[in-house]
Amino acid sequence: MKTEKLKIALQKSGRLSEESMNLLKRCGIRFTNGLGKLRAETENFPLEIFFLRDDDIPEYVSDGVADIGVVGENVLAETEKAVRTVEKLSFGRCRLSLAVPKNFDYRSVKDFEGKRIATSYPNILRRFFAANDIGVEIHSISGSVEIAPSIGLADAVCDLVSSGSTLFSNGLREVETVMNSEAVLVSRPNLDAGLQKLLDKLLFRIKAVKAARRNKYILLNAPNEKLSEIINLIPGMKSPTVMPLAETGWSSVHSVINESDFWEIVENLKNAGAEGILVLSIDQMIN
Ligand code: PRT
Ligand code: ZN
Repeated sequence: MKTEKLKIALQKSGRLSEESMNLLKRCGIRFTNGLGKLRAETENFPLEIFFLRDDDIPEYVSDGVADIGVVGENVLAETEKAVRTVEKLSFGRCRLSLAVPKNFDYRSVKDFEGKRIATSYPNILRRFFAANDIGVEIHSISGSVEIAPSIGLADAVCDLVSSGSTLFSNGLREVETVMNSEAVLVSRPNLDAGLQKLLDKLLFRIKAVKAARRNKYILLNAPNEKLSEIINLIPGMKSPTVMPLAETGWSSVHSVINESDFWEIVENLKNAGAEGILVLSIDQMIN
């Protein structure tokens, strides 16, 4: 009997490609992704990978050509296809924002009334202005949206922003966030039981990779008389592991700490008398 495979659609080449492939690799899935290839088979997980343009991924997934896919929430919201968001992936973060030329005297969203706005996201933008009860003229263009005001095509733009430098270097000022976005794992609505089981297995691994990215493993040596003070500084998963060192009067402390505040914790630990502090990345973390 032929074993069932889960078909996943990833962006072929673009901002989500590398992180999408890294995620699968971190999940222990091996595959070769030769340049220009449209399809890849994996060696040790029943998965088949399709490399596509990001804009086409929601449609391929909703049509069942692929079972699951990785795509930005912005593309999902724009294409309005019938797919289910399974998991946020914590990469590809950006926002879809409205921006105006620097000399535009902007006070509120009402200032867009009657204005021409260039965007590659006409559907999202139409919904946004309808919800705000504002009438605008939307100019749908597929690329280089940021130059539209300077060539006289539009009064404002609505585009994706991450650092803001593209807007800045085109003399534009971000004034409203229409939506925040990150990459998500999507699935078609009705997977059969076998495929759903494979998706659950993949999802279990993805969650472990995500948790690992949020945390660091910390090891340090502490003089025994400072041990309780030092342990109190570590907000670990449960309680830290404490082991005696060969040198009397000293212990080794191991724990897991949150990536976002580890610098502060490390500083406090050092001030409290900890020595030989090591902070390590975690590959997978299973809760
Ligand atoms: O060829 P294909 O159609 O697959 O790719 P694409 O060119 O349409 O998409 P790509 O690779 O540019 O982006 C894929 C996805 O990455 C987007 O759909 C978003 O979900 C996400 N993403 C995250 C971004 C950005 N950040 C981003 N900054 N997509 C685009 N940008 C662009 C933006 O359009 C603008 O031109 O980067 C510029 C702004 O960047 P800053 O840093 O100057 O603000
Ligand atoms: Zn695209």
